[in-house]
Parts: sequence; C-alpha cells; structure tokens
Amino acid sequence: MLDGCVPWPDEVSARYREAGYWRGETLGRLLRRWAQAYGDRTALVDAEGTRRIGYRELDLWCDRLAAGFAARGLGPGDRVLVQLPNTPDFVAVCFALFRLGALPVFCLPAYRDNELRHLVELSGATACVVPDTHNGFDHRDLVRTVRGHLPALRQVFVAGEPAHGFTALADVPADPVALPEPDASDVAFFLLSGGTTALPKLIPRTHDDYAYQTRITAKICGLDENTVYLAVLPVEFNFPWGCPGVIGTLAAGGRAVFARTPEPLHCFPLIERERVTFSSAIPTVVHLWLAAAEEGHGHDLSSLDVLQVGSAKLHPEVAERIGPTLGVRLQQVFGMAEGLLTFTRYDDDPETVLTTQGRPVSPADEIRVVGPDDREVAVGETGELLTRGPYTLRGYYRAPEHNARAFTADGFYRSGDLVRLTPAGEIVVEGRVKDVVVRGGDKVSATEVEGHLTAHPDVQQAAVVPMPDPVLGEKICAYVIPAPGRPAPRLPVLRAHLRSRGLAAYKLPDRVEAVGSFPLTGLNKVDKKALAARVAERLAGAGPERGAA
Ligand code: OOB
Repeated sequence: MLDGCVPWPDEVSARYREAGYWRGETLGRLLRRWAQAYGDRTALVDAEGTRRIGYRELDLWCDRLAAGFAARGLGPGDRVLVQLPNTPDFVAVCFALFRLGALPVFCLPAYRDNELRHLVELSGATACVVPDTHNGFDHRDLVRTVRGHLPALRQVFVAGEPAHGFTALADVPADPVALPEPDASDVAFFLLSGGTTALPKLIPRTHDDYAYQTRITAKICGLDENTVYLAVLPVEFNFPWGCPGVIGTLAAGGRAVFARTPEPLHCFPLIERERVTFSSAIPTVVHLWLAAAEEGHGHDLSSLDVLQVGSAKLHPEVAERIGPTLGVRLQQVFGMAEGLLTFTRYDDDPETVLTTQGRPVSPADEIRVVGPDDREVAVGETGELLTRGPYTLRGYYRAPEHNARAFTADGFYRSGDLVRLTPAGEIVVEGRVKDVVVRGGDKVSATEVEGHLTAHPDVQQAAVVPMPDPVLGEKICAYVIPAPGRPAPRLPVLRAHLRSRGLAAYKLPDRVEAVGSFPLTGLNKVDKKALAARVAERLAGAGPERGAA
C-alpha cells in the first residue's frame, strides 16, 4: 500500500476477499474485460453527440494513452491532478493512469489557485491534466500560476489547445506497450473530502474497493446493456463516477452520456436525443428540473426511468413531486466520498422512498449511531453516524493527526452526520455536527472561509454558518466582527478579497452580517447554532433586516 495510506487490517482484508467483495481485479483490467464482452457497443458519448466511443475503441485509447504517459516519464505511484469537465477524455485519462499504476487526484473544475496549490503540495503530484478553457475560464493560465509556485508540477497536459509550452493531450497516445499491472489492493485514485478541515483531504480508493462499490450499486440499480446513464454532476464526484454512475454503467455494458451542465435546457434535449434511462442529481438540480418540467419544455423525457437524488437533504415535499412531474422512479442516495452509501430500493414502499435515505448497499457495511460519549443510542434516536466496511476508507492520505480524530480506535469513520435509524434499518439524515455548509451539493468548510475572511484588514473575527435557501438548501452567511476603528466590511468587498486569494467561487459568502460580538456556548466557543438560527429568523422576516450587506 502507498506510503501515507492506512490499509485495512490483514484479517479484515482476508474476510472481504473470502466473501467475494474484493476480487483482485484492477480497474484497468476490468475495462479490458468489458471491451471483450461489449465490443463495438457505444460506451461513451459527449454532450454534442459527435464523439461516440465504443468499448473496444476506449480500451485501445487507454492503452495508447498509458503508453504515451509512460514514454513521458509517468509511472507507478506517481500522482496526477485531473481537472477535466464532463467528457470522454476524463474516463480515458483515468483508466490510462489506472493501467499505468499512476494515481489520478480528482479536482473539481471549480477549483482555483488556492485549492490546486494545496492539492499539488499534499499529493506530491508531478503532472496534471486540464482543459484549455471551461465555462469561459482559462485553465492553462491557472496552471501556469500554480506552477510558478510549485515547479515540482513538471508536466501539464491540456485537453484542447495547449499554451505556455504545455503538451496537448491529443499528442500523448503512442503504440501500446506492455506495462506491469498494479496490485488490486493498492490505491487506484484519490477522491476529495467534503471538507471539515480548512482544505480538502485526499481519500485513497483502491481498485478492489471501488470495483466492489460500482458492482454492488450497479446490481442494486439493475443496470444492464440497455442502460443509458446521463452524467449531470461533475464526474470528479463519487456520486456520478461510481454510485453506480459512469463506471457502473460501463461494467453493465451500457452507455454513459456526459452533460456539460445540469441546466434543464441542456439536459432535457440530451435525455430525449440519447434516450437516457438513468441519472443522478442533487436536490438543487431537482428544483431546476421540476420548475422547467412544470413550466412545460416540450422535450420527451419518457425514456428516463430512475433518478437518484443525494448529496444534500431532499425534503419530502420536493421528493413527492419528482415521480409525477418527471415521470421517473426516485431513488434516494446518502453517500460520501469516504465510502458508505445508502440507497432506497425500487421495491420499498412510497413512504420509505420519500422520507428516508435508504439502507446500506453492502451487507458488510457496519453502522453505529452514537451519542457524544461514543455509546450507541437507541433505535430511533438521533446520533452521529459512524461506519466501516469494504469500501470505506481507514484513513486519509498523509493525515495522521486528523485520522486520530476522524476514526475510532477500531476503525470506524466518524461521518459528522447526525442520523437516526428507522426500525427497518433505514437512515434518516437529521443534521450534522461537522462545521460545513452544504451549498447545493457543494460542501464548504466554514474554517477555510473564516481563515481567509480574517486575513482582510477590516475583519477581526469571522464565523461562517449556513442559512436556509429555497433552491440551494443552504447558502453561506458570514458573521464578522469588524476590526477596531474599521468600517463594517460589505459583501462585494469580502467576495472580491476571497476571490483574489484564489478561492473557488462556490465558497464565497452569500451574505455578511456585521456584529459587535459573537454569542458563546457554555464551553466558550462561538455558538454557531445560535448564529445560524439568528440569520434564519431574519430571512423568515421575523427580525429586522439590519446589518446585512
Ligand atoms: C456526497 O459525497 P460528499 O463527500 O461530497 O459529501 C458527503 C456528505 C455526507 O457526509 C452528508 O453530510 C452529505 O454529504 N450528504 C447528505 C446526503 N448525501 C450526502 N445529506 C443529506 N441527505 C443526503 N442524501 O455527497 C455523495 C457521495 C456519493 C453519493 C451521494 C452523495
């Protein structure tokens, strides 16, 4: 196992192998098997419908890319930042790196200087793969800046037009060469944590664990050769990548179609054109789709059979409208990049599907719901969800101190989510203990934003809390105490300040409240619950609209 990772204990690994969860097959080899089984069937389609790539073609493309990366000096264990929009390139690059034993580090397209620099340093990446431009933003310029600080990032591959002496991804493929196969128990790639600490942590996912996750979820969802999956969310998220997502669809011989944005005006024509059967979305996207469908859009969505919804709480009133309005079956998904996934099942009664987040996908998932003393609470009572299992990490990469807090001595991951279990074993998410704002499906670390806010000369102290929003579920409210003798900082000023510090746009506060002091808890910590309640009250019109910038 890669240095800096925490393996499962040997006896546990042996158990997972014996039970057939871990089958010793690398993701790179699995693609070879799928190519043999599904041949010239279409595997991947881009948003425009102009690139339609067959299974065998994809397999060969990955071999050629792997050979080209190897010829340029990339090899087993090397870390490679991959920041690509939803395109077939993303799949080919990742599987080429899997074959090489090099490790993709998944970067969201929204990440900017601040996040990329951190990820290069933490992962020790020596190469990255980026688009030329995406949504009007030039990623080549961004990488040039990052490299100015971190020359260890030696190689830059650009999907599209290269610049600054970077290599075009299209120039990489070379004649396939024999490559030593990585070990299936080793790390295949890194997902990013939803951020309880200031900056994202790296989640190592092994070939064995991810192959299992995608296989079991594809089975539960009944994917087969007729499945047409629409990747609506950025594929760097665990949810569209492998729950069952793109990989599960490939395993089943189906076809994965890539949407450029989740906008209904973009996705609905795609669903009609490709006869999409299956997709996954966050509640915010569901809002947009419902509104568009209720207005009448003229597109034929009748092929769409199942819509998975997860990543943030789906309220039962919204859940109820999904089936009748979009003509689909709803599947609620609770999950995390760290591992554990719970799904409602197709044969669950409507009440369960509308009001719970389902039950674990694997019989080997272990769950504990505990109180502040780490003791299990009674069924039906709310507590923090702890979990371990065959596809849940045992430790973040290179984070021994954080791992000591984030895991119990016996290897359970502390999710930071407050849940209760129904008598039938379904999870209902009730809240969270972690200091995170879930803005749409994006997880924003309060600590990170606070750190940057207090770097502004007008801010003495900052406390970032969620505030309710009808579409995004939550938005970001920053309470600030102005520095002595300084004016109360206004929202546009603080947003510009954070942007100039290289923060991704989705982390910028939506509202600022200037106050003289913060309420404190009995333990003398800032009482964020009280602050969140205060802004919620104001938004509900219960309090005066003072101090908002
Ligand atoms: C997914 O993964 P992450 O890593 O971006 O975020 C995980 C966190 C969870 O700990 C929980 O706080 C929240 O997102 N969450 C939900 C939820 N699903 C995730 N909160 C309420 N209701 C839900 N259904 O978000 C993710 C990964 C794989 C599949 C689906 C979602």
